[in-house]
Amino acid sequence: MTDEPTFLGKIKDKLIGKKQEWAEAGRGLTGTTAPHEQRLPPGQHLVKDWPVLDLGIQPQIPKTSYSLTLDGAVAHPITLSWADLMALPQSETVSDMHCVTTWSRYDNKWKGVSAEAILALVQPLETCKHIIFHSYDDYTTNVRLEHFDQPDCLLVHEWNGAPISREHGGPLRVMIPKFYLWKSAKWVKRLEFVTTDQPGFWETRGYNNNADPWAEERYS
Ligand SMILES: Nc1nc2c(c(=O)[nH]1)N[C@H]1C(S)=C(S)[C@@H](COP(=O)(O)O)O[C@H]1N2
Ligand SMILES: [Mo]
Repeated sequence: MTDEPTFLGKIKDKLIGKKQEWAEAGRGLTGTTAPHEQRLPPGQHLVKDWPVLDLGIQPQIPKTSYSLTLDGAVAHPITLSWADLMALPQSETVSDMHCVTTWSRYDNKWKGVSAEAILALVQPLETCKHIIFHSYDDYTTNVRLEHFDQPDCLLVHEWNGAPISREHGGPLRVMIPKFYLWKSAKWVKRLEFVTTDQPGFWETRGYNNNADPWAEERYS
């Protein structure tokens, strides 16, 4: 077998340590909440560019070898090729992004497959309450099923009219705009539908399990 360093061996330990320190110190917290009608959540500032944040591994997945598995507590588990994904109905939305590191970016135009289309395809069982997103860099994150089952949630492959770049999670990433951006997995390879919650990479390192920016759910 190869001596491939493990995922945890390759990621930027320093960067992760810094973010965990922030979580422990409650960095960025204003101690306030805001109604959803307020567009900019508390403690956030606007940016015009789109910062890149990840664990330092940006996997390159050609569309020809890309696959997305949808499995777990669903009536119809399935693995989709890139062509399968493109054959599904395509949706377009415009939404804001909010990162826990305090930047927000308005009016991002997305194109991809809606959560509605994905859920119609697999049909989650009555007992399914959460989705665990697994990525090609071994990143994981968890959301409540009802938080993904929203008109603004998509698996996206275009941003502002162009394919999503590799650094931002192309060819396919998750977009769950009403939660901090760590919930939106880049390079997504599997949606695991589960009955019991399973905190993901950052959720087990001091980040909030729910992650609502208007309630400033930054850390746990
Ligand atoms: N696969 C994967 N998805 C990920 C991450 C990651 O490290 N790997 N980082 C998360 C975090 S912490 C943030 S803030 C956003 C950043 O997305 P961006 O680089 O496109 O701004 O991606 C999220 N999705
Ligand atoms: Mo992040």
